[in-house]
Amino acid sequence: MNAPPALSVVVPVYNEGENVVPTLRGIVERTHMRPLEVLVVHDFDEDSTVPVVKRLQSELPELRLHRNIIGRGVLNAIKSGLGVAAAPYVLVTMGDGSDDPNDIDSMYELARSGADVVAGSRYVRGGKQLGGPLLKRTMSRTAGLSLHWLGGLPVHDATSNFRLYSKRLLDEVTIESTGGFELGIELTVKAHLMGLRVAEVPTTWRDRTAGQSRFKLWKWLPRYLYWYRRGLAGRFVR
Ligand SMILES: Nc1nc2c(ncn2[C@@H]2O[C@H](COP(=O)(O)OP(=O)(O)O)[C@@H](O)[C@H]2O)c(=O)[nH]1
Ligand SMILES: [Mg+2]
Repeated sequence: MNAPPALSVVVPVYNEGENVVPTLRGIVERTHMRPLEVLVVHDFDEDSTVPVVKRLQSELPELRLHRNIIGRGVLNAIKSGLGVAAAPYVLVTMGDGSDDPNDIDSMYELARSGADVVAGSRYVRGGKQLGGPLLKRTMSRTAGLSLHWLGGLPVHDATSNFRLYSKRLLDEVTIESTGGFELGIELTVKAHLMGLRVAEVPTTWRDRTAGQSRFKLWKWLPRYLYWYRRGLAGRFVR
């Protein structure tokens, strides 16, 4: 039997045939912890990412294709990946090249030294956000900074999903997110309210160069506000 991985990486994909090769190469080549497993999570067999990953597997044996068995959509894909991840630490990162894999090693170090959530943080010194719709960027930045300064959340970025979680945290929480990308803020707020350590590493997020974003700001906003309020209220209930 193979040794269990030190780190599992969950990469949700929706027709990322064009973007996924440099993204996956970056994850494998820029990180140093081994054994490493990279779970590429797709919703349906016809997804354009699937044949591309199959070809790449001969070169990068760390890659595993995982068909999301929970139901369509990025939240279900991430949950499905978290469910099969075998390592004590699980990183979620996007398949469209928007997260910087050079930051994964330092995120892993912080997790190894006891943080249950390590956020890739765009809104701290050294972090950046390049491209993307202005309104989405402004709201995300405002939420992150106000949760930090008013809500006492130890990180400056609440909404990025470039995040590393301990298996310990994942085993303990019941995920209540209902869709989209709200999982990052849910797990961060909950870990903080549980008294667990939440840390951050500055990172640069770049908008995709090929394909279309599937982010639905207005549809998902009420759920973001729900977690935002729980995060703010946390200051008074802890
Ligand atoms: N499995 C799966 N992945 C998705 C879905 N929607 C988006 N993704 C992936 O999630 C990541 C980020 O999605 P994107 O639409 O670019 O969101 P944005 O970066 O916030 O604009 C990419 O890797 C997408 O391929 C989906 O419905 N199912
Ligand atoms: Mg994107």
